[in-house]
Amino acid sequence: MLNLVLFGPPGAGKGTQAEFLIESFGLIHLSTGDLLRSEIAAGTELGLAAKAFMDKGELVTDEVVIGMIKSKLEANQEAKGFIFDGFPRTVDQAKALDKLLNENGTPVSGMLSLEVEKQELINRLLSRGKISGRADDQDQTIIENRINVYNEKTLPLIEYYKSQGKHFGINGMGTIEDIKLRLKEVIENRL
Ligand code: B4P
Repeated sequence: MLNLVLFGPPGAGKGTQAEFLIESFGLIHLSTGDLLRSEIAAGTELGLAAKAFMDKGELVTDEVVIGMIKSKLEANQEAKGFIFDGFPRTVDQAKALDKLLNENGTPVSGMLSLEVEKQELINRLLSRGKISGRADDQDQTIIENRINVYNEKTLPLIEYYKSQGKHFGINGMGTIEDIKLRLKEVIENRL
């Protein structure tokens, strides 16, 4: 079973590259950002609570996102593997994921960490904001807050996976095609 954690700051290309990985490796895509946005679109209580955090560029509570991932794992027990996109984002989320996967004897295969310069992240998100209408992509102050939250709460996960020998840094600058090839090389030859 191939369980990939696709990691990187906001705008690093996680959602973009996940699309290609799903097709190439037949994995189930679990994006906590997409799951939360569909809860918001459906107007659920969970969505309403999440929106207040997301619009400010803050993280939604661990309890909510871990619960969402747990039910998706339970609903897809026959999967060949998963791509975790935007999850985990805190050490507590990473520990919860390890627990859930280890219970099934199918641990994380590797963390693919997309590395992108800060100004490029801001440019990508602002340009997506013009098209998508996503509130959190339209305001530079919110984008900078997302990057600060990433540096403070999410970046420590690199050490968490390094200590398990599962961290793979990938240059996330360049064309989408170039980055696809770099990811493919790591998955096929190093995992
Ligand atoms: P996410 O939906 O995960 O959004 P993101 O970090 O902005 O990354 P995304 O995957 O969408 O963008 P990508 O880099 O592919 O999170 C949104 C919010 O949800 C969070 O702020 C938080 O509030 C909440 N949340 C989600 N998961 C959570 C969790 N686990 N715990 C707590 N809260 C959680 O792409 C960005 C843009 O760049 C796109 O327009 C793309 O076209 C472009 N792009 C990609 N690659 C490019 C390249 N190589 N060159 C040029 N442009 C590129």
